[in-house]
Amino acid sequence: MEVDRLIIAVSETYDVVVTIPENKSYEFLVTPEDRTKYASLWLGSGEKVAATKMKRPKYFAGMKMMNDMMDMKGNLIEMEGMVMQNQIMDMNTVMYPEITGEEKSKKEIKKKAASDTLSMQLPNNKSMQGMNMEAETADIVTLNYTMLKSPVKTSLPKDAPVKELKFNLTGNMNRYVWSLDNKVVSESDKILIKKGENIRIILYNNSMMRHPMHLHGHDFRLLNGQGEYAPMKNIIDIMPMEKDTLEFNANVYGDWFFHCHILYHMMSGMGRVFTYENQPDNPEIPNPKLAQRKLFADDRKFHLMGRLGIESNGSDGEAMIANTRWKINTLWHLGYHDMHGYESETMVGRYLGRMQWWFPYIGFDYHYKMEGGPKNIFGSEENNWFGQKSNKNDRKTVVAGIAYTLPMLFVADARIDGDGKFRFQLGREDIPVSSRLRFNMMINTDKEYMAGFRYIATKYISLSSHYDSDMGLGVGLTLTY
Ligand SMILES: [Cu+2]
Repeated sequence: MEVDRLIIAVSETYDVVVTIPENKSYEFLVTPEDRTKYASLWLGSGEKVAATKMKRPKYFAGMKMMNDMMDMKGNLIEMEGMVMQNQIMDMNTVMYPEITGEEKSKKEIKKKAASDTLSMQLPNNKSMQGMNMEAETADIVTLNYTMLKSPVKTSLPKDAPVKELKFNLTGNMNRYVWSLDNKVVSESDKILIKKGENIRIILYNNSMMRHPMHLHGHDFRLLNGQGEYAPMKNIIDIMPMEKDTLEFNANVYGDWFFHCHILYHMMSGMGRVFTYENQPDNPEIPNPKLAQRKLFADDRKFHLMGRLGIESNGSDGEAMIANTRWKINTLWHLGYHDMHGYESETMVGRYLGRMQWWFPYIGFDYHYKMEGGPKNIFGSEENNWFGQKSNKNDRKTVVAGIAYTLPMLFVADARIDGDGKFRFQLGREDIPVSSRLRFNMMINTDKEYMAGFRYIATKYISLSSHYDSDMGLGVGLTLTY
């Protein structure tokens, strides 16, 4: 294929032949997909011909389009006039300035995305951003999978039995958990196949990210509309909301990993192991049980996150360790100066469901508030909003509750404590106001409220300010890990 550029997924390989005219030196430019950095190689000698530098992608426009097209379960919402089977939903269509132009109204972009989707129902639904680019900018040809064609026939053995498998690529962007059919590697069994079978895998990307899915041990045919000349690959970079079909003949004994090749997706559990029925022992794996335990250890790992605010009115912070399903969380407020009080809440809970919106938990609360402090804008704090006598000023109690993530990532949290007091809380963290400015807010039925801003100075350090119904106004630093 003759192209001007190609997008290469993580671990994908291409052979590229570059032809340079005489007495010219051309720039061969490489950028990451976000185009924040680049590297270039000058090929040939003579008059220099620079590559066109690429504008930053309109990342938020792309994300917003995806958001608009998904319901709360992460499934595609059928839009009017759209035939959704074998659809290709491509957020790259709205992301790249060279496709959409500099300043198009959101409405126009959405309309365009919808019409592209309609026009792109190919026999085997393979399309990449290149399709759109070709249509829009005739001078730049970008490689897409439909262009790939094997020079020889790649058909599988005709009379072999067919085993068809379907996988949904699933995950949670907010918690950064990745899985297949909402199961990580350690939660699923090996997939048993028989030698001689033709294995057909249908992948549906039900997430908002691309996943370069990689199969070990075999090359597969990518059904891209080229019939008997379907290209052989071992990576398929699957776009958000896209469906792909691949097939291979099971002809090599072994336990073969099939996984997303973005390594932190793989480590979090996005994969499966294929194994053969009645296969001989593998001398390279003397202890299969141990090997499996090591593989499973990856996605069972816990990670640590923390935030510490040091402001003029006090200190507040939060620490948590979490893995795919579980989270242990502790947060504290500590007022100094005129000592308005201190409190800590600690809980352990488990995220439920594919989208992990539900989080039931149990924990322990410790609140102590001294007289004084700022005046509550909602009046007396003696009773909470349910008319129950408030115990928020002096409370040592167990709690049980459930948190639910609402649209726009607001978290609703209802709980009851050991004194029979009910509390409902609504909050949201990290609302992006600009690329570096974040807004946080919280209000609950104990008449506690908080609102604050955080300006991200470096990866770990922010300048912050917040107002808190117990501690008043503070200004200072927030450290995040
Ligand atoms: Cu992935």
